[in-house]
Amino acid sequence: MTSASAIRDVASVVIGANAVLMEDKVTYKAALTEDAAWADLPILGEDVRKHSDAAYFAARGFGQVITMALCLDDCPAEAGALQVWPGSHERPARHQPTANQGPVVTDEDAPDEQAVTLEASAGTLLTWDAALVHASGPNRTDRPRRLLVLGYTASNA
Ligand SMILES: O=C(O)CCC(=O)C(=O)O
Repeated sequence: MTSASAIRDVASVVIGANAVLMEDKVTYKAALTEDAAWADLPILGEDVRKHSDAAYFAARGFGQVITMALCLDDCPAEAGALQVWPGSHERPARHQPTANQGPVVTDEDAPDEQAVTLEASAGTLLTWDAALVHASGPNRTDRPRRLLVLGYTASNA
């Protein structure tokens, strides 16, 4: 079992300073098993469009943020594995507004053919700079795909 302190220790090594937790959440992709009226809502889709979290965190006053994501389930491509655009954290990524899914990074700044899909088994710890462009598709399996997502930043202490 991966303990919270072990994950924080890894984050400290990646950041190069004492890491403190500044965000925690579980993203849960699970196939719907019944028809529901609210399933027609445009924001219900499980796919996460191309984006970077850095601007959002910067607006909340954080500097560099490292995301550590623990796969709680097996995460093959068809279950909506994380997709990343290597090196994209080192250059500005333009976001464009969308009607229902908030700002997304343009295809020009993150071409589909440059995406790398991070298929992983349960227990895998993924980590990326919050400025990295990332996305994930819908879960097309009949099993849940849960990801514990933790954000760490350098302690001011
Ligand atoms: O759960 C996922 O597939 C993506 C999570 C994500 O994009 C995020 O936490 O910023």
